[in-house]
Amino acid sequence: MTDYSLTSHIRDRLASCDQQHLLEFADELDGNQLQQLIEQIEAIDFEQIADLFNHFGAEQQWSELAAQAAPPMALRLHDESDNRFTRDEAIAVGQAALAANQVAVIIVAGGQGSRLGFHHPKGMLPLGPVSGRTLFQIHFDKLRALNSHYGNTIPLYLMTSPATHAETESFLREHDWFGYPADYVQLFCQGTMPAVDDSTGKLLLAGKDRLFLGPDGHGGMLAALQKNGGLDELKSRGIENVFYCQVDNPLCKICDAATIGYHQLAESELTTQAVPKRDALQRVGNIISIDGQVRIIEYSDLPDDVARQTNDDGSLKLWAGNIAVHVFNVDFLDRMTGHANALPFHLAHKKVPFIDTTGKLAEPAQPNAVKFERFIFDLLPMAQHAIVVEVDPQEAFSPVKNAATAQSETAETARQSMIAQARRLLTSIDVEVANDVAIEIDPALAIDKSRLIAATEGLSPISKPAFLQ
Ligand code: UD2
Repeated sequence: MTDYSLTSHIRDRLASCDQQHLLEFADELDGNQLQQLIEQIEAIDFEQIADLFNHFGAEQQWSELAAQAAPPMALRLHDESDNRFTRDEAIAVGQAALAANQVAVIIVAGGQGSRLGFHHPKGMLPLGPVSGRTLFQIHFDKLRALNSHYGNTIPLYLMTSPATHAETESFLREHDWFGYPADYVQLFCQGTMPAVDDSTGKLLLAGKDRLFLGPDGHGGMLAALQKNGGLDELKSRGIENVFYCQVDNPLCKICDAATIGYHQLAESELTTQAVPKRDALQRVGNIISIDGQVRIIEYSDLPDDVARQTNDDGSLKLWAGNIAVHVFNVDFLDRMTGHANALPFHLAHKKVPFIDTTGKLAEPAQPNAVKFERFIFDLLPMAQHAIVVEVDPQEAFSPVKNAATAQSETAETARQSMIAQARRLLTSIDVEVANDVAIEIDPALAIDKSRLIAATEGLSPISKPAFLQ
């Protein structure tokens, strides 16, 4: 029996914010369906959505902000003359923190990977150039290599979204967490936000009985980590810093000791890795400094003319590209949970399928909706002593973003980057590899050169595809 009194309460509430269309098909729903819809509606802050929508299209203050943008102070990779700390110092401090089990890892994997055209959570994408290991396994294997190298177990917090959670969990369980101690892997699900019609601001229905709800951006990590008890657990485990990266980047040097060390030496609350941008319009965030404060302006928000500014030698003025690899101080994250709503929502104009007034699913060919996402890097302005650490893109960044037909950031470009990295490592120990041969190296070997040398005795030149374990 449907509780119609509740529905009339909801009807009044919806009418007051001109969203009554959401109950258009209520009479066709059974009790459970209606209850699900009502619960979703009750969780929506309609005033917040209306306020956000009213700012849609208003010229963001990005151009004002961008006009003040200066390149960030950074711990540079090839010219350390201005660096406050030597790389060796940083590595030693980072290794000590890892050996003392003071570092945990967060991998964000809640995105829906719509550009990739892979209809599963992106971490399930087979990618290993020879092994076919999935992105998830590549990350887990790196973590297990770190554990055996430092003699302890790094706690892993893997963020999912409602779109990826169930499939991710069952996939990882089926693979027994790729040999990782299950009680050191914590899956946590981020929050969601509705989408609204780009001309009316009306919420979109994904079905007659449910709203469209999409992940609320990786900035949702903060509230989700707190909500699921992850922050308390980090503190109870004596974790001081969290190494954060994205599931889509197989080259990420998880728990890079230098980055962690610089972070601790600078007493930074939020450290960000940077790569020199390939070109002015590369699709990465721009790490900048405004009045000495580190910030990131997303590629889609930085005016082209500002992105194209160059120094006298022709190099890009705003050279630092964000590869979404950060180190967060746990106490800082804890302090920021009181401001979890301080992270602004970014509005994106996207194509979102929706149930039209006739009850049919409409698949728009053009962007029709406004989505709302929070970005974790918006914590930067609130972080004390935030620093930027330059890394080599060849060794740290080759994300899988696009379908195979694209020119860049595809599974194939990521595989080629992995092969090139393996080839450089083998060349460094005088092992020759014939041209165009696919090579992959188990992270347990890559982390320990003496073991790699032993494993490659008599192998040179390697002339056929090999996965060195
Ligand atoms: C992100 C960064 C960009 C650059 C680039 C590097 C932002 C806004 N932009 O661009 O500056 O660093 O990555 O590859 O961060 N995710 C979630 N939940 C969400 C949304 C995303 O977990 O609600 C995860 C997603 O699974 C992926 C990562 O965050 O691992 C990046 O998401 P994206 O692909 O939407 O961001 P992108 O590539 O536009």
